Amino acid sequence: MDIRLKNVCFVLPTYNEAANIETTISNIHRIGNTLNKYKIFILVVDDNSPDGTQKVVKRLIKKYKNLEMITGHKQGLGNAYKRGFEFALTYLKADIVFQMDSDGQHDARLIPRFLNYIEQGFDLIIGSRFVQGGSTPDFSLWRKFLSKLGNLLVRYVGGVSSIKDCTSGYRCIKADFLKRENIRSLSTTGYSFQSELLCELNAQGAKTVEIPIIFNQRVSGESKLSLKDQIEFLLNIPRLGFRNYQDFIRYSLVGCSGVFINMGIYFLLTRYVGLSQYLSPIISIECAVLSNFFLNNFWTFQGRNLKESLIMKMIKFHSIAGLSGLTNYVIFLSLLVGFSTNDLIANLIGIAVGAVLNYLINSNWTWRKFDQS
Ligand SMILES: Nc1nc2c(ncn2[C@@H]2O[C@H](COP(=O)(O)OP(=O)(O)OP(=O)(O)O)[C@@H](O)[C@H]2O)c(=O)[nH]1
Ligand SMILES: [Mg+2]
Repeated sequence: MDIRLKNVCFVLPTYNEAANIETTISNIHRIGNTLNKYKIFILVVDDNSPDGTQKVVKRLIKKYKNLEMITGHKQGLGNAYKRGFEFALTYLKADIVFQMDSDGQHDARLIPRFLNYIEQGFDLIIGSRFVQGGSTPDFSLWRKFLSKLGNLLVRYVGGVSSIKDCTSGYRCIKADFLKRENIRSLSTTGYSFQSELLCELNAQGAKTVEIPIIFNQRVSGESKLSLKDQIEFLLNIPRLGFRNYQDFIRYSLVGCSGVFINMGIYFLLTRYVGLSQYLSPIISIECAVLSNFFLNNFWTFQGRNLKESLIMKMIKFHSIAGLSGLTNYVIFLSLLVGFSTNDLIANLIGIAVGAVLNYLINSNWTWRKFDQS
């Protein structure tokens, strides 16, 4: 039986949080004392704050044995988190890592709830402002709008549509995920690190749940969200989408290979084997569907939805192929008959809609990335 206490590390990035950091640390410490299955560490990552944050933390280090601090030049929130994660994994041997703001906006009383979900087998727990029960009571209308818009973009372009709060800074992550190369090499440096990290964790199959949080105003001091951060956030959106875009390119290449296989087998069967023109397409189509299936399973979407059997995925793939074929045909007929569209153009539009539908259903169902709770 594993009786070792699990190491939980709270990574607290600070930039000019001298007035808030003491309360934040003591709140975590107070709750930490009530958790007997865990060994709690608190790690402050300060970017040489000019307001004397480090002085406050140095004083607290004498009081709290589990408090550490690393420092560096200001290189943005993302960079601070990357350095913090690295330290937590390497020196504190963290099993579980919390991301939390240092300005009192994240309620430490929720920590046991986060850990409860870890015990239930979740890999990523997000403190969410946008699920039922969550809120941002003090946000101005403009900030609400920006926050919602940012989330909408990340959700739908980044392929994490089932997650409501993609930019939250209050999260609990199973450390195994942070050890993976893809996570360690994330390239965003500012606030957009949060959304990039989320998309990558999702791509890595992290089992995720959101719990509601009330995100009040920071206790003291000013927001560090700069215009540069906002620009980086926007520029990062297409990059988040590109991850899926690469899947789509692979999927399209596989689709093209299927055309060649279909044609080649049809040619062989009719010209060399002597099968009829009516029977041959049935065999050649099935060969192409099977070849597409295996290429997608082992190349396009490799590593996804491993829990489901190959046979089950194959059945899904076939039924979706049927649905897309039907969609193609219905669109073709509607355009041809209803709008007198040229037959080749009508078919091309039908093929395009069918292909996108086929991709979307397969990538979100047959080879879905992870199961939402
Ligand atoms: N080390 C480090 N910490 C940062 C940096 N930028 C922001 N932070 C910290 O990251 C956390 C989140 O930043 P905030 O300014 O609170 O962002 P916010 O919560 O969206 O904005 P407010 O609602 O106004 O607080 C805070 O603890 C900041 O001190 C940075 O460049 N380096
Ligand atoms: Mg804040």
